[in-house]
Amino acid sequence: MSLLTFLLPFLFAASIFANIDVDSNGYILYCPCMGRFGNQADHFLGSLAFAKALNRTLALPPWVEYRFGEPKSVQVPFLHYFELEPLSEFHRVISMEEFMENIAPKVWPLNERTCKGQGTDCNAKEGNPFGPFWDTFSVDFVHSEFYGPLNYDVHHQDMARKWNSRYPSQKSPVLAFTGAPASFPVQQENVGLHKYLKWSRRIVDRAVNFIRNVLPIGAFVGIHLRNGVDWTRACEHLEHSPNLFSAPQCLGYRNELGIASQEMCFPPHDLIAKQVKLAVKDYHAKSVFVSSDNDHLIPFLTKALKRMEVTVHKVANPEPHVDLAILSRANYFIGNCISSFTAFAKRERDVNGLPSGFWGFPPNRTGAAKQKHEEL
Ligand SMILES: Nc1nc2c(ncn2[C@@H]2O[C@H](COP(=O)(O)OP(=O)(O)O)[C@@H](O)[C@H]2O)c(=O)[nH]1
Ligand SMILES: *[C@@H]1O[C@H](CO)[C@@H](O)[C@H](O)[C@H]1NC(C)=O
Ligand SMILES: *[C@@H]1O[C@H](CO)[C@@H](O)[C@H](O)[C@H]1NC(C)=O
Ligand SMILES: [Mg+2]
Repeated sequence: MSLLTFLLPFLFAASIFANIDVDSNGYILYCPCMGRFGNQADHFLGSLAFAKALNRTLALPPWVEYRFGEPKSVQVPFLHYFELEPLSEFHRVISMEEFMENIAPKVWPLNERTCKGQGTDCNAKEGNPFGPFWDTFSVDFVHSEFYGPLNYDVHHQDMARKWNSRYPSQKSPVLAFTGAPASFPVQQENVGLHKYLKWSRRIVDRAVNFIRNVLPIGAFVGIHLRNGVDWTRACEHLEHSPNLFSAPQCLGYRNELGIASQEMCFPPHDLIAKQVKLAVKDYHAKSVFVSSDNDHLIPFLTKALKRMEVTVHKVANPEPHVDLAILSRANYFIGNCISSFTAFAKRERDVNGLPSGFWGFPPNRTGAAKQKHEEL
């Protein structure tokens, strides 16, 4: 009998016990119940920081997706899109699926399931995606708890200690939140945590295959065009909130670099063409990759760039995550400063030291401001 054959049963047993190791410091669960991927990713970074500060294991929640024509959200396992190991380098994490299967039976009895929310009744399962999310794991709450005046900013006011003294892990092994314990947009202090988010093999392979097989050899410029009908409506709010959504990514968290403009939110076609041309020239690009939720403007851009030796492409059946993984590999990227989808690509590029720009920003170098200057 070889040593391995002899050891195998023990190794096997050890791995089972490793799997069911309970963190005596407790767990954090939450529903990424606000917005789509970009919003949920912002919230994830904050939740990761929150869990680290409280020194509790974070259950990686599934991503909540909305499929056209389906009344209920679809929950896609976190690890379908991202790797576990890089996150573990920063802090203890476990997939929510594994938590529910192996840990919950030990630390979260059915009659002790309390949700934490912003009011006296957190209505954790009322409406979509709230109900479908917890139903995915057959979770029902028997109590509600308002956690005020505590908040999620663990970088100030000794907040983590306050959470832990109010909810010691011996008494509350699981803190389950109806929304992410994080702010939107992502708090400035947590932006850098993006470096622990690494696309899964499946997503990377699809992005790399596209770049290899569809794009011509050479540098490429990646652009994000956020132009669906929901976005038209979002941009209408700009007047009242000059730091809307992800605008701090270019304007600064205190608007120290200006206020948001309509051009930044919904850039006119001629501005897009102008900025793309400049980027193609600067980076000697052989192609332009377009990512969009709606209109990729392929015919328009192809025509606008016809004097340059450059081709314009999109993925045939675009999937948001694959689009993002391609954008992260472009030699230069131009995105929408207001969009959290752009923010994901921008953060990933920052982590890798790659340059990015935004439509209509800074205002004086491009678009209307420049035109006005030329008219004078
Ligand atoms: N495939 C693809 N989908 C996009 C793109 N831009 C937006 N979307 C979709 O529209 C959603 C926009 O919501 P969100 O991610 O919260 O970003 P935001 O609304 O732009 O801040 C994304 O999650 C995608 O589902 C894109 O460039 N490519
Ligand atoms: C955090 O939790 C881990 C695992 O439960 C524990 O080993 C470590 O001592 C804790 N750190 C602090 C600062 O309490
Ligand atoms: C941009 O232009 C505006 C108006 O033309 C001017 O007030 C502002 O100082 C300029 N900003 C920069 C950074 O040059
Ligand atoms: Mg959105």
